[in-house]
Amino acid sequence: MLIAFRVTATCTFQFSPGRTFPTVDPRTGEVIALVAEGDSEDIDRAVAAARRAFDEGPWPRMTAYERCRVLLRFADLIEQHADEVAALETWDNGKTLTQSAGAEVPMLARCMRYYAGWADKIHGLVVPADGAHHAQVLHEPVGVAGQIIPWNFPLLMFAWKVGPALACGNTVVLKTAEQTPLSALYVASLLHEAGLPDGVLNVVSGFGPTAGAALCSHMGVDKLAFTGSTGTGQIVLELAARSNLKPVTLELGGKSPFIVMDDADVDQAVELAHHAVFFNQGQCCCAGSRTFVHERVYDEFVEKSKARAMKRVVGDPFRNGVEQGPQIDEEQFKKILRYVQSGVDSGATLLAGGDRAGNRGFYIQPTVFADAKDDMKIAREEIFGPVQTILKFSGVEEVIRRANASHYGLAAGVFTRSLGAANTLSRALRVGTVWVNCYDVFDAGIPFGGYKMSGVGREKGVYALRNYLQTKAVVTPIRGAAW
Ligand code: TXE
Repeated sequence: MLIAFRVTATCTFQFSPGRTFPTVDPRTGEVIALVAEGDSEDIDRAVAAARRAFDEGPWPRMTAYERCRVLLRFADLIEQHADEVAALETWDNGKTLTQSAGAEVPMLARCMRYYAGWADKIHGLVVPADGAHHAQVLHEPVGVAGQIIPWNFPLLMFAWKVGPALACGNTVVLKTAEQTPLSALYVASLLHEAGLPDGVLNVVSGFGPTAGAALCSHMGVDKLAFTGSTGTGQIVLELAARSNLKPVTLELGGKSPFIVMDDADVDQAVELAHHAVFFNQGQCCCAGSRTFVHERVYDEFVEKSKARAMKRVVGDPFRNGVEQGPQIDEEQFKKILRYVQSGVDSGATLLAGGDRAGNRGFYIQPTVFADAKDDMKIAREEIFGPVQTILKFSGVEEVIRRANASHYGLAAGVFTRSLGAANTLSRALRVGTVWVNCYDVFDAGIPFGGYKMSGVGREKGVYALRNYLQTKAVVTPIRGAAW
């Protein structure tokens, strides 16, 4: 069935007529819907609508409490429509319904409530300036925020970007990923229903080099936030610099180490390391995709990791009990299989998987390599798929050096019973998040972002508010005019 999906969410602009692109069900490769395709003209229209809503509209001038209430009503509506939202996400993305319904929809609502709570708590300060001056610092919304999100967590990325931007009083043009346009369109219509004024959020479905690049270069955009690959992040930064020097926050790729010390409970470590890499079909920027295991527990860990991967239930993500659905699309599917082949060619030991699963859709067998070496491609590059790469180490200093020997620095996992080892490692690792004896904990209040080529700036928590606020100093003489 083909349906022309022409929701333009809370837009006050009209898409160019006629052009659409298909969005595909990764279980089968079949088309779910035709979606209106935004290009640079549509970005112009969307930015103009956002500009008007910022310069003339009520949103930045509403009381902070009113903005808070719109976001709270939105969170309530998400919960009322949780089944549709979760099903749409699973249909378009291929992640399990258990994950969409059990984690991502609740996290979307939670994140919106978190930022709703901030809306009326953003305030400036008074500086004890030298001399007879009263110096105030005001925090004002930046203006029109351009936001570009990827396909691996469409709803969460919507929440992390739109939540803080709106709470601070900005207006937004959001470009979704071409693989997963549906859920953002649907939840944006709920935001409209919650009372968001026209033009405040403009969702544009479309491709990177056209709509995405136009948003990055636009002179009417005051700030950019991007999540995606490191290579595209570099393009985004360059386009922003060459246009109006808009500030940019980037959340990019990773090759995160997951370190298992010799005092670890091996069964628990195996389970957590498995989750760290296979969660969301391995399509996580922070996937623990370099599993470093101490030599004293290495053999047992490797055997048990192989068994765990072979037990992983792959299948239709709508079915109960399924742990792993299909990869997002054919391009990613083929890229992952090329990495698997490179692992075999470079001499790593293939213990499990290594091929497609089934003969329809984009399913890949949970794959485990052991005896990997640091210079192998599978140990250096982001695979973004269900592929675990296990490496052996013998000491703390050694593993710190090897874990840090990467252009990336997004996250790390540490599994140990020793407080000393946990403290030493968490301070020495050059990454934005260290999860000790846990992984993938994404509370809305915890900052997230990368060191090195994994990104610029932080999302979530109070830190994300700084991305969407300008700082203005207002200085007045205490006793009337100074001249
Ligand atoms: O990413 P892109 P792709 C990594 C992962 C994956 C690889 C490629 O390794 O295998 O990137 O995935 C928009 N100007 N991550 O090609 O290109 C694009 O339309 C402006 C990690 O999907 O970075 C989409 O909305 N925008 C990552 C978004 O950028 C452009 C999540 C991401 O696409 C653009 C996804 C351009 N020139 C992939 N080109 C993470 N950090 O979580 C593309 N886009």
